[in-house]
Amino acid sequence: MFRTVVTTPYDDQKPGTSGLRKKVPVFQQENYVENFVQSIFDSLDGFKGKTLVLGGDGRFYNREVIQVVIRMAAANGFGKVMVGQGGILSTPAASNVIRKYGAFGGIILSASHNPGGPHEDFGIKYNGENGGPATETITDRIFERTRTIGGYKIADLAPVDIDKVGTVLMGDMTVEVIDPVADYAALMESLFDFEAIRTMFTNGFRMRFDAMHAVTGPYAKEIFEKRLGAPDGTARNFVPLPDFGGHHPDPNLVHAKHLYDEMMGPDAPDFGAASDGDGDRNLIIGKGIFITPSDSLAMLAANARLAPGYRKGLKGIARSMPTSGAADRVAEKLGIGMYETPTGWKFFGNLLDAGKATICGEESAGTGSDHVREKDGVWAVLLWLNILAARGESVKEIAERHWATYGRNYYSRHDYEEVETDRANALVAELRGKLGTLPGTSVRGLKIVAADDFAYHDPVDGSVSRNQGLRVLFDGGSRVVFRLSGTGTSGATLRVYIERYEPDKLRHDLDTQEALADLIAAADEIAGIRSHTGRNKPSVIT
Ligand code: VG1
Ligand code: CO
Repeated sequence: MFRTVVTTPYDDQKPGTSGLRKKVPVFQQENYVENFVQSIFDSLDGFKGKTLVLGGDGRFYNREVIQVVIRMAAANGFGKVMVGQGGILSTPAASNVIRKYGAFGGIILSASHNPGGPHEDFGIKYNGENGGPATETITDRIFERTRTIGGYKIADLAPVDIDKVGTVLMGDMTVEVIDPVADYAALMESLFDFEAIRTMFTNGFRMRFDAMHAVTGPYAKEIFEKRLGAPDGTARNFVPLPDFGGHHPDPNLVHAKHLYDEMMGPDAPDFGAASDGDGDRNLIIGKGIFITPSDSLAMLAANARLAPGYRKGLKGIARSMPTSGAADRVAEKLGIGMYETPTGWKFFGNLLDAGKATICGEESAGTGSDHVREKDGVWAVLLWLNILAARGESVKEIAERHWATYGRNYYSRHDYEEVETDRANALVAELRGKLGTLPGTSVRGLKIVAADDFAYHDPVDGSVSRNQGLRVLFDGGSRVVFRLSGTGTSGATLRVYIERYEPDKLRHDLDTQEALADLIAAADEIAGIRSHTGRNKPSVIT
């Protein structure tokens, strides 16, 4: 019943910021999926008889790959696979299932916010027993294995009916099809004051949640509408579609512009939010005010104690290096630790496991806590709702008071997408080469005080991750950061992160791009963005 199939390696299976992401036709090549999945299994020890959690964001090719992974798990000796009904599990829900049931690990099928469909993106990633993305040590091992693999094990078994909740036997292995929402919803009820939020909705509070035809639809319906009593229609675009309705399931001001426009309009509800393909990102917009993800992290951290799950306070805060320093000021005031990690959630796992941090966040619309080991979109929305219910103030009031207390970090990210890889690499190489000469010089009247290539020393396991982004710091705390994306599937994406700290209360209502204009111009002058990329403006500004 089990066979070993002879195969030859592919040379492009290097996991990026969050797993292996490629176009669907790449994954459809002969043995491409099988090679990668076997390489994951070959890089792990001691899973015989143990449980593997499996689910995805429902995008095109999800169902096919689910069946392949089940048959390979059986042949490789797993004792059980727990799979979300219909092949669905949001990334944070999968993390929760791994932790709750003490699974060995999990495989999550997603390309997150990237578009889906026969010619769009697909992805596979492995999460360990803590529920978090595999560390770099493991992903390096997986990549090494993909380069030498000569065969994979698979069981010749009929496809499992993944649409029916229940347990079936597959040879020696059990497959349990689980409700993808139930465990997650129960976890959320344990963290937040559902009663207070329900009362707020009863009293007329209005919210829009845009699931962008991605995985959070069923979670939003159950949690916001059913359990919290928000009116029918609060969740929009809530049916997960294999191609996300042809859109980018990316909750930012470009791809969720309709939501932004509604929130800025005369009939705006009190609160607007959206999540991404796999449910780990969040967009937060109050009536008449957009909250940047960096600010959201700071505001959530400052107010977390208002939610029952965080009553005891936070142990520490962690943020990725390019994320603004707004949360640092909160950590300072609370007298707790602040950790700065490279981009990607996998770097937070050790800090959360070691109890050094409770809340983590990234500028890319990711926020989460130690309740799971992934960022969590619906969680962030619920924490905001809990804070709004407890304070009885609007998002705008909360934001303005926050800035008045801590100062405001104006912040924006400029993305240059699908740049020719050689040109993007040349920009980075040239800038890296001159970093040492920058301190002491001035650009556009801005004095550079430091410049470096960010390296992270993990305080828990001692590992070192180098080349994690080029930073240029200016007098007064402003900075620009340059790095190349590790999640794209065609060409290179240059990300430029721009930040300015403004302590003066009277200057807290400026337009962000205007407040950053001189830094934006300086970034171009320092890195030669226009000349290297041949573009005169970014593709996406968030
Ligand atoms: C991007 C974001 C990063 C995030 C990663 C995965 O990575 O910048 O902050 O952790 O996506 O998020 P990169 O390498 O393209 O900058 V998700 O929601 O795509 O799993
Ligand atoms: Co995502």
